[in-house]
Amino acid sequence: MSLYSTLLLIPCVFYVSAYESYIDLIPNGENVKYTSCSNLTNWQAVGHVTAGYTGNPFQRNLFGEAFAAANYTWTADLCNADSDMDGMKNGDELGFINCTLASVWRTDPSSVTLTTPEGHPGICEVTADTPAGVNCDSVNADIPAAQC
Ligand SMILES: [Ca+2]
Repeated sequence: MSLYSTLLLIPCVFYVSAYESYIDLIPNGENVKYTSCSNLTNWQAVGHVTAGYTGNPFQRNLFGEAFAAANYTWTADLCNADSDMDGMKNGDELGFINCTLASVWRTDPSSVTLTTPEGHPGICEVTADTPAGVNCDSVNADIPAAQC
């Protein structure tokens, strides 16, 4: 491997490592799916507009913006928020039902029982609970359709 190739690879390694560390800071971060993508396994970059490491990997989705604003910390407020405005709070989407346990989870994740994530906290998914005034197509304008 040439020096030039090595220098090109370093930012990629750093980038992947950053994703992996953020995944650990989000309950069920490794298990998030986008329910409209039947062919997608997991949305690894939970706070970003792309599922993995393609497209514009640095662009955050609405949950990513809220997570950054919370100093990359899972808090009761972030858990109770509905970042993507689809009518389901972030905690429910991530399988973290009792938001009052957010600080407990941060210090001892194994002490809090998580359920299967019900949705994606950064992608507006139309459900029976979606407020009538919310247009998910508009909310998701930055999410590339090519993800599915
Ligand atoms: Ca959602």
